[in-house]
Amino acid sequence: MSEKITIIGAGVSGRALALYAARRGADVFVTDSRAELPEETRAAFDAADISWECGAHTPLCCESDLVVVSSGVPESSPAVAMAREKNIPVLGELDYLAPDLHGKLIAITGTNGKTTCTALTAHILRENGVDAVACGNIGEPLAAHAGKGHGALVMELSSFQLHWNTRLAPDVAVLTNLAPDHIDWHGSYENYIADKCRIFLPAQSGGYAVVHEADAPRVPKERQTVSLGQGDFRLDISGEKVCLRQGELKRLLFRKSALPLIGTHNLENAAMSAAAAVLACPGIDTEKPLTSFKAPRHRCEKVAVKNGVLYVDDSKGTNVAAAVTALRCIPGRKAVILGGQGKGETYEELARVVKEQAFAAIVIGSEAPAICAALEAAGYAPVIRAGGMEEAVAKAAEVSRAGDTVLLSPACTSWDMYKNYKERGEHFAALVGKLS
Ligand code: UMA
Repeated sequence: MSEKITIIGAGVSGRALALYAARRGADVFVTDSRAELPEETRAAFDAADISWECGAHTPLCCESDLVVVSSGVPESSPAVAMAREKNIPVLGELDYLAPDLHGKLIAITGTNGKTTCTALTAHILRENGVDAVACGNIGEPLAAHAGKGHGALVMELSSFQLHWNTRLAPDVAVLTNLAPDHIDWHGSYENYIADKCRIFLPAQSGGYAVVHEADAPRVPKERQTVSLGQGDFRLDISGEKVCLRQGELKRLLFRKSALPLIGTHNLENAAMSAAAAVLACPGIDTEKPLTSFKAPRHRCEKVAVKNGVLYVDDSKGTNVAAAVTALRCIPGRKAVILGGQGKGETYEELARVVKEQAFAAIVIGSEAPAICAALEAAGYAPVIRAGGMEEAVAKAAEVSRAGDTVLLSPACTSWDMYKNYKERGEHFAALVGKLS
């Protein structure tokens, strides 16, 4: 008899997990608390003979041998509790897929920069003729590539996915940086860090870790650590050339002049990506591929110049650290659009940096009262409240003059007003496009 598997969540990752489990011959049931599933998802399930429920998790989801949680589903989900009560094993997406992920495995996490690093690492490998795929949190579900014979899987992993990880042991694990994020989901910053560091597990498997010098102590000794900064094996970005150094050995990764991305944060992202690519596939060229790389969308992306004002979409700036980085790395006079749904962060640091970097702050979304309070407590003015993105863009245009930049870097998720950060970024760009 075929194994009975329940998948919790029918979003992008849950749907791919269900279809993958069905392809492997399992008897699959999907449960989602959403009121309705999209037509396309229902059709895909019906075609693969997958049964499902939505609107609530009922006891039907416990009629299985195994429960697999899709990306983003928290441990507190009622479906997880029901399964545990019945002693049904509950696995995260990574643990379920790990035995079927083939090729060189490069896993990338971190509070910010992980999407750029994932896309760039895959690009470097592909430009060298390696069949590399960028997948995971970047939007292309991992399950779509399980069981396939790629040369390399470059996986962007979220703290949500890593929370459940006990089995996935990448050849190269990259931790770009750490700053408070998703505190509401993890319960505390300490829990968030602990979950992120599950990228280094299981320790006994060896492999490399690429991390900032400050995070090197978080890597288990079984992994060989390459530190950005100091260390025996290090990534040196201090001169004009970015190099990988080990004792007397030095390998040039790229000259800084070859980098097509702006900001010191992107220099670090590029250095970590080139190191990850070279550690996974020694002998490749890292400089030439860099020059043809195009930055992923909604990350400090130039949208348009209107009346001499530059509009920049950093909708992916969904936490304070990302907004702070964007504010600091973009030069000149700036009006910043902030707000959306909070992640349990506080805004004192954001207020300090806004005061130092922006001449006006336009605030929207459910987190507006908290952000406005922090800005006002810092003695900042003007704080402009707007009812939504349309009003925010209009007000930003009104207060800006030629030579200024209007930066959308919300420091919050989009989930109170949009499906995701992409939709928010597209809306921003469309509104900018309509400005006379
Ligand atoms: N659900 C339940 N029961 C629960 C909780 C959730 O049924 O108790 C259901 C929800 O109703 C929903 C589904 O589970 O239908 C989860 O959907 P989702 O939209 O949260 O997630 P997916 O569509 O599967 O997309 C996920 C990632 N999203 C999250 O982790 C929130 C996507 O990352 C990722 O691209 C995709 O898998 C493919 O791997 C997005 C993201 O915002 C970009 N990630 C966060 C971030 O980057 O900060 C982590």
